[in-house]
Amino acid sequence: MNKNIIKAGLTLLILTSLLISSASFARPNTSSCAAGNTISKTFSSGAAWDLCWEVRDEEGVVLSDIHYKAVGATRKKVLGEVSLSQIQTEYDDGSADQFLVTDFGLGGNRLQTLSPSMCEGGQLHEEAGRNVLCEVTRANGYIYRYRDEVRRQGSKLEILSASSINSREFILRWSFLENGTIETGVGITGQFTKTTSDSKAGWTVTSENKISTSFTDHFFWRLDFDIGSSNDNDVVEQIKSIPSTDRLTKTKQTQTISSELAASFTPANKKFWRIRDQSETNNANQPISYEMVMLNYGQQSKGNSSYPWLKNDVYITTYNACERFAVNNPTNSCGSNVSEFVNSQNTNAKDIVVWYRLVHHTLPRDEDFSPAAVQWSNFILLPRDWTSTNKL
Ligand SMILES: [Ca+2]
Ligand SMILES: [Ca+2]
Ligand SMILES: [Ca+2]
Repeated sequence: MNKNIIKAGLTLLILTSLLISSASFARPNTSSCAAGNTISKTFSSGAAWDLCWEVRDEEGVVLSDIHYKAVGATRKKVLGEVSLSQIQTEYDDGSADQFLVTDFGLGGNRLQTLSPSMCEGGQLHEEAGRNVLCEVTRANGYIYRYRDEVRRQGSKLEILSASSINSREFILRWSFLENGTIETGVGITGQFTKTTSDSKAGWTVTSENKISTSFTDHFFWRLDFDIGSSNDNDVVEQIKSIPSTDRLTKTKQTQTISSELAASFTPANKKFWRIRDQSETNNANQPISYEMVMLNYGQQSKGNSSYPWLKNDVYITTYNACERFAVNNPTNSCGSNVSEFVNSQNTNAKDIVVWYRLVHHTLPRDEDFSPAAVQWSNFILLPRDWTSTNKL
């Protein structure tokens, strides 16, 4: 056979296999960070974080390739990417919902220029010639104490940005603690300008002689966990501590989530999820994992019953590159919202993405005029068995 024909055949074979592998929904594990967009912090203890940041017109600041190095341990990957993938605002008077990330966007000109006073003691980072990101290390109080002899104060790396949409402001804040904990949140502030004539759909603001419309924000976080050295072998476990009928005892129940899932937190039986590597363990042979901790459960609610994506708190999916926005996702080759991303795909030892809906209802106060005091919606990603003992 002609050598050139064999060559052409081989090339075709390689191209075909590349196409097949790119269609297997695994996110490339070798993505590179644009020059100047890496942030890394090593604490005096030796614990360290490193990550990449970028700005997108829609999501605003997006973090990726997040690694944590515990004291005396090797650096390991926690998350491939984390973004605020939609903010849906529902007004209590029934006026039309807004989808802020896709209709307006947190990036572009809506991303605010930060002055040094918003980043005291820290470092500002530029995007397109403007300072838009603050990186700062702060004291974070006690990591632990046991009597007066055993005590330790810790630090955290904090990353902040602010976006303005329709006179409201959204502060995105990520805190990376020395002990491996990640605290993520969005703070709402700025001006509340919407008014209503229905006193039951808002709060009378004396100083402005108006009724300020109350509203609910649904924040959808997209958490592409990539635990350890391989991103396509992660396992999701649902763990409950179920009280007995008389509530004298609690029984732990662990279930591996084998296919895509839409579910809600249930504080009464302490249901939560952890994402672990299939094979990597700490020095005590326990799988390394991160668990999700909700902080604002008192604000959680389902929202408009005609919207299936507002029915659950957590959606667990396998990675699909076209699944970017939790709601109003482009539909050329993809579902339009997170409830459609959950379509029975296998999630056992896969590239996992968790979609997390966090809700905040605002009933304005006189003190919010004006501007409105920041109200935070936060959650925590907590290492579980990342190290075999407390290394701090
Ligand atoms: Ca993994
Ligand atoms: Ca799916
Ligand atoms: Ca993943």
